Amino acid sequence: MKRIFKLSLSITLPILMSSCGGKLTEITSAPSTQDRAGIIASCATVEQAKSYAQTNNARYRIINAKRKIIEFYDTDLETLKTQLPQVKTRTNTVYEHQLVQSGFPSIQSTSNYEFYGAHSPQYRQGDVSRYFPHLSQVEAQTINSAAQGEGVTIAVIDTGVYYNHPHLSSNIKVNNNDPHGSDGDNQDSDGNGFRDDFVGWDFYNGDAYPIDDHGHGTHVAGLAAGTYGGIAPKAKVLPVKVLGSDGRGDLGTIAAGILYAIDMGADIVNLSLGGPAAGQASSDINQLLGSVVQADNNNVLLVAAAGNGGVDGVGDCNDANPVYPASFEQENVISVASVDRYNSITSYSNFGSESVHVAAPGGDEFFGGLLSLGVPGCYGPCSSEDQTYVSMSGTSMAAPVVSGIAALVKSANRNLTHTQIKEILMGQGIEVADLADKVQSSKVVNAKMAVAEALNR
Ligand SMILES: [Ca+2]
Ligand SMILES: [Ca+2]
Ligand SMILES: [Ca+2]
Ligand SMILES: [Ca+2]
Repeated sequence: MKRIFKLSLSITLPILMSSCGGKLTEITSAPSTQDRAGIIASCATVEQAKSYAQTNNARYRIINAKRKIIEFYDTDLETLKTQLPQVKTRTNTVYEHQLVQSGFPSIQSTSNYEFYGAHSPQYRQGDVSRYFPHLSQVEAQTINSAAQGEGVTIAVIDTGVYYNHPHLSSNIKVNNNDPHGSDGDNQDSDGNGFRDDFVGWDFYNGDAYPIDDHGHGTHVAGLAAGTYGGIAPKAKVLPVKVLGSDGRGDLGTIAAGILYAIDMGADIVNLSLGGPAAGQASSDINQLLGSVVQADNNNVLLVAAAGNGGVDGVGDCNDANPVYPASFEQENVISVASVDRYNSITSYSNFGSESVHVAAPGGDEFFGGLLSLGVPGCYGPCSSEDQTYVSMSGTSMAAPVVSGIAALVKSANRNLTHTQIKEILMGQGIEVADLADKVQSSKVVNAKMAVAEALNR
């Protein structure tokens, strides 16, 4: 069981490219698909990279100067390890592959068999509610089959999305005007500023492969729109990676991700991330606010996790201590708290009768997390074992339940505006007396009621 209670934010400095001349070995933009056989090195300084590149006739790209993450090309692992013994290395090829739209994904992993094996019988047969009790808790299984999220795009702004997952790949929003992989021409074919952005964009690493190297974003995407067990099984997911493999990122990158999602036609933006306003530069908060306002002007609903209680993991009141982006007061933001299987607020969930709008199932320590998609062979905090499905808990999980229901509502009635959808989500739910001082609506969201209301309008 994996639980992620907290995705924190930290401020990173802009990546500063040195101003001195003659840096023939430094690559200053994201490399082409053909270059993706690089080696990612962490704990390496820019100075070390420069000197290593010169000595070994290699090239390098600074991914994050502050965190000392450098990608090397035209060199090999052994030489790197010998000359820079303190660096941690991994090749950057495993996850950087094109979307496979039909059949099984071509994962370059030695344990593909395990992956497919785990996915075969147990999750394809039997009662869905046995594995996904949150679906029946919000009555998402009993909805009109005409409204399953068709034609609606949910941008998942997160650690990336494992877009080749067999229970997600057919729901990935692809940009046929700018293919990548073997069809990619390494040009920004649609002129939107992002080269070969076929399946969204990786703002964290600056490339066209927003694959998930953490596990969080894939889980979130599956909850909202997995083809099996997702709330809106026919909605599209736009992967936008803004957080690193450590689950951290900065407000400016998140703002850029939101603007990209708006440009690419997202109807709903899921933000299972956030951090306290304290300690953030006001210019960064203003930049994020600017993207929220831009979304509002473009009829885009932002669904944000209320947060998981800060350092002590005990839920805090967002009315007193705002968390961004959930606490922005714009009409198009809906902030989500987490309840357990019996509609009681979970111990970790932030709350606020003014600033938190609705509650949704998010999993907890007593009844377990919500089951959703996993990432095979994921690095970092993920398990090193291939996992097709994993359990996680948090307001990060409650938010995509709401995003999924928002997609159902929008597919039931395309004419609804983002604020009308928010009004329906807040008005059509299960009233819980104990939630009266916790969330503005006093309700747990309900898909059946919300879709019925959408069809009536
Ligand atoms: Ca493009
Ligand atoms: Ca192209
Ligand atoms: Ca990437
Ligand atoms: Ca707390």
